[in-house]
Order: sequence, then structure tokens, then C-alpha cells
Amino acid sequence: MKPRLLLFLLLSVLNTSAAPPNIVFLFSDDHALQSISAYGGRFKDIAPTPNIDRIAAKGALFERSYCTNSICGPSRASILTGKHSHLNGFRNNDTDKFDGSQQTFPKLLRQAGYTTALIGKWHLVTRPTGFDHWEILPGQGNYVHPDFMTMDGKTTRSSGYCTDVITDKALDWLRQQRPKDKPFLLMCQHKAPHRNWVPAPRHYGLFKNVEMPEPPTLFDDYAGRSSLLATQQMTIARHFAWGHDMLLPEKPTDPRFLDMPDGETRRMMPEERKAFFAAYEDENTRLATALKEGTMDEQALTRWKYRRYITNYLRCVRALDENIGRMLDYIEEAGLAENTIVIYSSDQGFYLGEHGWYDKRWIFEESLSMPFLIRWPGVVKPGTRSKAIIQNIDYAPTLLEAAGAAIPEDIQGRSLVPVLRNEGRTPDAWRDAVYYAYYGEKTHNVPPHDGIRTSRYKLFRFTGTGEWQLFDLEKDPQEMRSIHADPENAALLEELKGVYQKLRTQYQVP
Ligand code: SGN
Ligand code: CA
Repeated sequence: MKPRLLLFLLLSVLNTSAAPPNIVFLFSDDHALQSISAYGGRFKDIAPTPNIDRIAAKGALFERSYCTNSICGPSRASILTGKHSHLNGFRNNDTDKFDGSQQTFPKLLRQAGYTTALIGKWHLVTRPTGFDHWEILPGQGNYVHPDFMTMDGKTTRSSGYCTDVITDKALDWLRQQRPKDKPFLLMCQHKAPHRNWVPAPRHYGLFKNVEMPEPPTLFDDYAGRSSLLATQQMTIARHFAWGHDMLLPEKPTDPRFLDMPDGETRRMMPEERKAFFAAYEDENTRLATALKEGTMDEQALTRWKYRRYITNYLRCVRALDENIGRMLDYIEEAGLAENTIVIYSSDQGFYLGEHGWYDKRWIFEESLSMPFLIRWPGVVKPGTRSKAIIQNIDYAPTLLEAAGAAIPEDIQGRSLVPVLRNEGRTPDAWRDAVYYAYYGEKTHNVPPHDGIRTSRYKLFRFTGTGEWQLFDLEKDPQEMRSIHADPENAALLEELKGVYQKLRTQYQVP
């Protein structure tokens, strides 16, 4: 046989001539795994997410998926670059700006022949680079009649609910605007379910008379852990505003309400605002009466706030899930499903009352975790559940490998393709821990800390005081007691400190 023919046959067998897959990256903001039914959790029957679950049913769900730094901009920068915060330069939302001149995976995909588009939340301060098309929310964006900034630098107000509008724009790009002769990357990035939680009008009445299960740690007193835990300002009990968080029509005279009005209801048209407050009127009146009569003790008030928080959060999730469904329907109807990778993820996890909190930032499970679901027909076996330890720096190399592009040496993440091809099983020589670092911000006052998570343990250190915390997640999944000072754990502590040092060296942490 002639060598050329042999090569051709070999390539055909390896199927390398197949068209590179399209990539639809569906992303959200602050979406807790506890509120995705495919992940289980306490809301799975009350507030299921059937459309996000479709991705898991037809693809893979990762049970040990973590971020590098549990906050918006930093997580996004890690995803784009495949690098930890100290290398990509975006450590915190307060002061950092993304250096858009650096290498990112959309740029590399573009070099490999892809058309690239970004629609929705960006939040990296500088303008997007590496995209043929972008339309972004300025900063955090709004739920109500959101503004969008376009490539010409103009900002225009759209009419409608943010999650719906972002999907409309993404569908429009898929249908009308993208060149049909090239593979594409679409990053469709929602604001939802980020604070402050304003639902779509069609969902105001959802969960109205449904009881919301509470986490066992709603009234956590932070005993058994560093005293620094109590210094954060992210509790439902004390750091929840009457307007911004509770969406009450006016500030109660009761001093137990943090003072911050809401900006979203002001964006509504007068009729819309009326309909909004009418939908909450009976609940709001009952609260006002109880406050007046003095029947709301501390616990009862926290429970009331928790319920208001969770119902509105889950309503935001409902619109998100419906819109994920619209995207999946389009991909299927347009005949794109067979050759399109679909990912669902969110920039970090979130507290839904665990430890008494909302927000994120901590290395504790609820905010360290990121949902990660991926559908890739022909490669990922439907219904796969993986226990491989993965991190957001892995997305870039995964998508580059999927596209047949080279993975640059300086990318710190690892391609998940071997895990995906292996039915989710952890390949030999995979990582056994991830490294995490939070650098601190004024908002919510969470102290800087860095650490590691293995399949069983979590070790971290407060940067300011040098104090260690160690948790055995098998025995203490709620992370209620640090065992770092127990004499019987001395050897374990030393061993894990070794892993921590090794990872810091490997990732070139200064
Ligand atoms: C805003 C929110 C905070 C949130 C940060 C970061 N306050 O500051 O609650 O922690 O964003 O969120 S709000 O008054 O605007 O609601 S992130 O997703 O951008 O990292
Ligand atoms: Ca976020």
C-alpha cells in the first residue's frame, strides 16, 4: 500500500477529518448546586431544574468541580485563561481589571478557525477581546429592562427580563448572524441568579404557599472554627437589606433591617411596579403586622428573611432553567445537537442559608463548588457522573483539545477529554487536590485565605493570621469543626501541608 493511502485510512479510522465541534457555553452567576436537581439537594422536588438536568441526562455531571477563587471576575478570568488568579492578574473585583491582551481560549479557538461570540454578563471591567461578536451587560447588569453595551461602545436599553433577553440575543446570533460555514463558540452568560434577586413577572406567584426547607446550619454560631468566621458580613440575619434583598415597598421602622433601597423595582414601568408590589402585598402586610405587634423574635425574623430570599432566588433559577431549555430546543431543532458540545456552569457556588449565609467567597463547600455539566454526543456517555477532581482552569484546555487545537504549555489546567472519554472515571495520574486562593474584598468582609481540597479533606490558612483550618468532609460534610489542633491529626495535618506547599510551587504562587 502506498504511504499516502495508509495515512488517509489511518486518519479516517481516527475520524480526525470530522468537522470540529461547535461549543455552546451556558453560564450563570452565583448558581448554587443545592438548587440544581441533577445534583440532588434539598430543593430538588420543590424547585426542579428539568432543562439543566437534560444536559446531565445526555452527558456528564461532575460531582467534584471547584473554582480557583470564589468570586465573579476572578472565576471568569481563570476560565478564559486556564490559569490561577495570581498569573492572569485578576484577583478581586474591587481593584483589578482584566488584561485583555493576554492569551485566552476564545482567541486560540479563533486562530483555529472558529467564530466566537459572547452575549450577557462579562464583568471583567475592560472590553472583551477575542470575540467576533459581543454584547454585554455593563458591570453587574440589571434584571429589569437591562442595558447592553455593544461592540461600537454604545449602551442601549432592552425591554424585558434579563434572562429572557440574553437568550433572545444568543438565539438571534445563532440563527441570523453567525457565519454558517465555520465552527462556532458561543458564550451565553446570564446574570441570574445573582443578587439582588428579582424574578420574572410570570414567576411572582411561584412557590407562594410552598414551605422552604432550611439547612441544618441556618443558625450556625461559628463555634469550633476560627473566630474569623464570625467577622464576615454576609448573614441573612444581620446583613440583609429591607429594599435590596427583601424587596419591601418601604423601610420598616424596626431597627433590625439593613438600610439599602432596591434599584430594580425603580426600573419598572409604573404599571409593572404596581403589579410587582401587589404580588407580594399579602406577605408584606403580614410581616408589617407582626413587626408592629412585636411577635417577630430574632429567629422568626431570620426565618422570614430566609424564606423571602430562597423563594426569589429559586424564581430567578426557574427563568434561568426555562431559558436553558430554549437554547437546548434550538440546538436540537436546528440539527446542531450531534456536533455541538454544550456546557452548563456558573462562576461559583453560593450559600442558600448554610452557615446562616448568602453570598460566596469562602473555600467552604457551597461556594467552592461550581456546577459543571457537559453534553458531547459520541464522546460523553449519557448519564455519566464523574468523581474526578476538576477546576475552572480545566475548561480552556478541554475546549482547545476538543477543537483539535494545541494546548499552550503555560496553561495550568488540564484537559478533561481523557475523563470524558473514560466514562467519567478518574484517569491514572490525575490530580488528587485543587489549590484555591481568595484575596479579600471590602464587600462582605471575608478574610483572605488559601488552601486545598482533596477528595476527603480540606486544609486552608488565613493569610493575615497564618491560622490553619482542617476539615474531614467524610465525617463532617457541613464543615462545623476544624480538627487541625487535635493531637491525633498531627501527621495528617503535616501531610496535607505538604500537598498545599507542593501545589503552591507547581502553580508558581508568589
Ligand atoms: C455585588 C453584590 C455582592 C456580591 C458582589 C460580587 N452586592 O457587590 O453581594 O458579593 O457583587 O458578586 S449588590 O449590592 O450589588 O447586590 S460577583 O458575582 O460579581 O462576584
Ligand atoms: Ca458570581
